[in-house]
Amino acid sequence: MASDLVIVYHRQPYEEVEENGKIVFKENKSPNGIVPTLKGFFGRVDKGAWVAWKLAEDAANPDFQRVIEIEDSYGKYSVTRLPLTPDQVSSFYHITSKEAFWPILHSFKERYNYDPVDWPTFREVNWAFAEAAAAEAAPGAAVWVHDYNLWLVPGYLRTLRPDVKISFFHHTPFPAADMFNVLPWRREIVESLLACDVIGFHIPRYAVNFVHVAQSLLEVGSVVRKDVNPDFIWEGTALSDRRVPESVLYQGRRIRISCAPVGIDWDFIQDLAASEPTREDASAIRSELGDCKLILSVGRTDYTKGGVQQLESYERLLQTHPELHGKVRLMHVSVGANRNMAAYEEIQSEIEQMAGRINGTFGSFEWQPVALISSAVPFKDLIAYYQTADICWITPLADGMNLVCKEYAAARTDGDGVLVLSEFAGAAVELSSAVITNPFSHRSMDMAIEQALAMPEEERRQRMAMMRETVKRYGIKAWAEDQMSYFTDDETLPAAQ
Ligand code: GDG
Repeated sequence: MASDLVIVYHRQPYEEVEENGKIVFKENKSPNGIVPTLKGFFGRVDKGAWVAWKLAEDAANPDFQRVIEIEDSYGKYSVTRLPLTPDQVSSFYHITSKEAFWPILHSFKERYNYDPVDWPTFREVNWAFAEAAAAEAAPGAAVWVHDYNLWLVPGYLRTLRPDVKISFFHHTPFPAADMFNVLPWRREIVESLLACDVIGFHIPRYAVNFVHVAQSLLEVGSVVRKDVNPDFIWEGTALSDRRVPESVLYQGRRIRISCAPVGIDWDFIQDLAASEPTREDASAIRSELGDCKLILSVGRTDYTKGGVQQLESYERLLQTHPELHGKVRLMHVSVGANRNMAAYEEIQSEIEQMAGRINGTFGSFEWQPVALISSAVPFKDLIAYYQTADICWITPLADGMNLVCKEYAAARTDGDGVLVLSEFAGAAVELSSAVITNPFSHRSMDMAIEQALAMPEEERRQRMAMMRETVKRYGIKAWAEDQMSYFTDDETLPAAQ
């Protein structure tokens, strides 16, 4: 049976594990919040399909199960697993996507590595994804492609299946033209994206940048703009914009540009936060802390997440505030999702060195200033830590959105707690009542953490109430409704003025 909704996402939507000699499919344990959300869309269609890759030593092995059928709490869907060899994975994912695209998307030109990129392999893998999606899609189906490692899929898919609706969502930032155009394949990428019906971003700034890039490279015209939703305007912050493109015209086709911040599953976090085991865990953590304040930092180990800069600020805090010794603890959860890559090993080792230095310099037998956690904490435990942390310290140098800060606000059912947030996380345009900081400035970083530590309860509660309202309003349901409306809404697009 063909599918009404095909989700094209590079990872499989479960973990495949062997139990008693049998293969079973389990919910993902690795730290990535988006997979369950995407699977949630399958509940809305008769039949869904997911296309991902799976490592295969021998792609021609007849025992390789390419398509599997799943029926679980999310609905009925098939999963096509494209067999990729270790060399293809290394070239398509680790090299082209992570060493060339990722640094440019996050504006780290100096980390961009062009030399090892094998562009024909990137094309070949993207073509395989497009072919698999084309084979699964029912006539007029919606195909939803995710993230930069599948940039060429829309263009190939449009050739194979002119009838389908194609939507593409970027989870990362989209940089300005001066940065994006460093990529030598820029024109091919943008042409592919313009084969979509809808191109989605988290926040207006990324959409503005995309349209500017497209206009710098191709005859893209007749841009329709609209005012930004006032909830996403915050005067003076780095990523805020007042006008946003809504659609563009390219080769006679009008393409929608959508801006919708990915949110979190509010109800799920409320339930988890209210559950007896979480409350017990939170209370145990609180009594273990005694009169120490807990600062919590959570993120993947990645140079974009600013872990090193944050630890440097913590070191300065302990140098300049001896009265905080024994009174504050930092729990730094930094989980490596991209193993065997030099850039990530390097950052992990820098973080370990910094944490060791801080503990060695300031710590004692009774008090360890930093607890560095490098393996994934179960999500329910994370909620208990969110509930106990006096401060959640999220200071990426660049981040498409950042869901951790939203999870923190959602978990604070008690209405207390302070969020310190980088102005270079997409979430900063929504969460203006956080203590906003600039991670490129020592002074700004240091002042923000001092302000958070000293904040009176009344102010903490006022700010938290505003954040919780926003996080609830723009939760994952709002994002899902917004994205779904593009698949079902055939209404004529507005003309350019
Ligand atoms: C990309 C973009 C964008 C983290 N450590 C643990 C753990 N996590 C979970 C968090 C959260 C998720 O991982 C991280 O989400 P982020 O949004 O912060 O970051 P990325 O992984 O970089 O995601 C990002 C996102 O896509 C969505 O569009 O916001 O900007 O880079 O859910 O809770 N979860 C558990 N243990 C951990 O130790 N269980």
